[in-house]
Amino acid sequence: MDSRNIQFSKFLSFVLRHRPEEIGIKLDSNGWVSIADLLNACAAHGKPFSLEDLGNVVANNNKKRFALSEDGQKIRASQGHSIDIELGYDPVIPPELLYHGTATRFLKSIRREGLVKGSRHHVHLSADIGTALSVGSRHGKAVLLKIRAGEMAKVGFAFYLSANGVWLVERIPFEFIEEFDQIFNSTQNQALVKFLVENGAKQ
Ligand code: HQG
Repeated sequence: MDSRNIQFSKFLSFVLRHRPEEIGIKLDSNGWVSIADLLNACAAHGKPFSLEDLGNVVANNNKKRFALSEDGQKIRASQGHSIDIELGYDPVIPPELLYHGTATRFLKSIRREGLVKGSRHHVHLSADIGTALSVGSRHGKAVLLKIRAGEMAKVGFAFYLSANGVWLVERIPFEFIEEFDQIFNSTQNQALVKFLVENGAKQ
């Protein structure tokens, strides 16, 4: 995506996940909004984007953050919301291991209370290490956490898989978390983190 489309994508994430009222739109209870209404509202708030721009962002966004309705008339963000909507995903059995990237400065508190969802609807996990490290590096010095998701599912935690492949769960008690200390301690792994972050999924 070129820089204009990246800018549009970030703006869409902002209004479709967090602040629709910023441009005077309302999402339905499942997070959808009419594309026509969205583009009109963007234009009215100094962000004139065309239908083609929107198609580009939906198709080429690096994490496929946005989904279109079956009739192609509506759009929503596939995950990451802080506003009160119901995505309606069915529970899915997760793989045995999933990953969460965070920052070293959060570890003390994570060791105390596990992973909590904060302002979002869920704790977000990925099936691959690169994405997790890329996410973690947004918050500071990245650290990788390995989550024993299979065990969690066996004791009753519900996992969901968003339309764009992000694993979601309400919370993760620390007993199911393992830290990969070596990822950020050795020079070699610093280089790996740098490589993964530079080449990983990043908006
Ligand atoms: C941390 C991106 C202290 C947590 C990604 C994270 C993701 C704690 C931060 C999506 C904690 C929250 C979400 C505790 C969790 N004490 N810190 N007990 N429990 N944390 O941005 O996971 O690119 O809300 O580790 O792909 O970083 O936007 O969550 O560091 O799917 O499409 O609190 O955002 O998607 O930060 O990222 P966030 P996240 P997009």
